[in-house]
Amino acid sequence: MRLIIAANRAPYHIRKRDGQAKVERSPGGLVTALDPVMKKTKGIWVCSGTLQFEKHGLETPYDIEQIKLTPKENIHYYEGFCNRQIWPLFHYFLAKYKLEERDWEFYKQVNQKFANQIAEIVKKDDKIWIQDYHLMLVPQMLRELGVKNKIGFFLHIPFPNIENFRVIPRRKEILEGLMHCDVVGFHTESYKKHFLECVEHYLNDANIQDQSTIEYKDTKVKAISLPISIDFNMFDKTARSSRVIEKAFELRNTINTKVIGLGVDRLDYTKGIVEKLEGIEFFLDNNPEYIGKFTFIQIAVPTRINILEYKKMKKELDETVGRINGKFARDGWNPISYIYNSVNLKDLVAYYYCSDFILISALRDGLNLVAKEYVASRVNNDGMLILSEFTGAAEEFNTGYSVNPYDVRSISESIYRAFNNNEEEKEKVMKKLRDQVRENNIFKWVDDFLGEL
Ligand code: ADQ
Repeated sequence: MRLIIAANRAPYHIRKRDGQAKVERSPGGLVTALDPVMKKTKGIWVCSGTLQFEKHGLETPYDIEQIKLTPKENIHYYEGFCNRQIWPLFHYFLAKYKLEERDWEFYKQVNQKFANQIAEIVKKDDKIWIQDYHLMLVPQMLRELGVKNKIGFFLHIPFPNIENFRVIPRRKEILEGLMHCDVVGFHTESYKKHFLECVEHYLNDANIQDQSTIEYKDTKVKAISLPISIDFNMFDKTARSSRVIEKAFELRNTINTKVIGLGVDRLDYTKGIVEKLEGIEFFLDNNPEYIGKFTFIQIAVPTRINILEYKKMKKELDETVGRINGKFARDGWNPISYIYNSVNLKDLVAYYYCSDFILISALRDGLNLVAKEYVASRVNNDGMLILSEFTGAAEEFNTGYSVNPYDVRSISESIYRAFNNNEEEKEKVMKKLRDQVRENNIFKWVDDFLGEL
């Protein structure tokens, strides 16, 4: 069996260092997870992009077929339909949803390009696995091109309830696009349930059996819930390396407060970063005895920087950090240490390792891999995962420390508990979480999905 993956982003990129170009694996769980099976089966990864591996004399471990997008496709397919329509709507941000009719034509056009490319390269025993909301029409388009292979699809973001889904004028076309898969996967039972409810409501000919299998016209689709995970051993091993431990101690010495809290997020309005900082402000306002004893490190990686909504968010975040630090700063101490950058794996794990708790305050999140990375990095079974109720991960974990990020009081109480909870209790919770992530790791996720397919 050979695997064909279709995803918006490439699994490898070119990195220039000291004037020399090198192939480097792109960060993220999905690529890490699929890498072994792609290498083993000599798979093909179809994605958008124009990276010139050959021109630089570089080889990738398996074939990457890139689809070149025109500037208009970038604007209307990627920035428009994907990130100004689907992304806000599927994350329940109705007010940020911007319907631009032209976007849909470009979404169809780019999905068709992907389908044509796959149809051209596919061989009889290949399995096709399509990733995420950028490519929801590809399954149907492949069938129309006569492709008979097994097709799987995984949605990495939430699938919204019917009240939100109904807002998209093209809701029926999207569902129909997915009806041509053999397996459609979601992170949680709730997302799967929402999907089945929408199918039942909008597709008259659909017949749902056992709350999982959909018969639609002459197709049969199985919907499954299977939360994605991380390479547990890689994070665990990295956290045990002397370089990381040294760096973590160095960080603690430099910061020099009793407690360190951490936030690690892509800079996205769905992640609730401003809400988190306002919760910290409320905590310090109401617990002044902790002023000077606590530092919160917020690491935010820039994304989608060409989209206005993201530019506005960056400005709001900068202002919030400045305002809160200005309010509480004293004797060289600031409550918030803000890093607006991508950090490498070892540094990231050192931050995970050195902090007493992580605060994940997403207002809505498909799953949230940071939660699992933090857990895998806590090799001494210490630390605390404070997790928003609105993440997919919250459906999987019982951390005992859940938080409602819309409520400053809830955030503040969770920080208070990080200072005051019993160490034994924390250890018990972390140990259980670590066992869970160790067992349900990313390699099992890939095996389970391909097993279903
Ligand atoms: P994301 O929205 O990107 O993923 P998440 O799952 O948290 O969210 O993954 C973020 C990744 O970026 C993590 O691997 C994290 O380590 C990394 N990262 C964040 N900040 C970083 C920084 N400053 N420097 C370096 N790395 C950083 C989407 C969905 C999620 C879903 C995943 C996987 O939105 O809900 O969990 O896909 O399906």
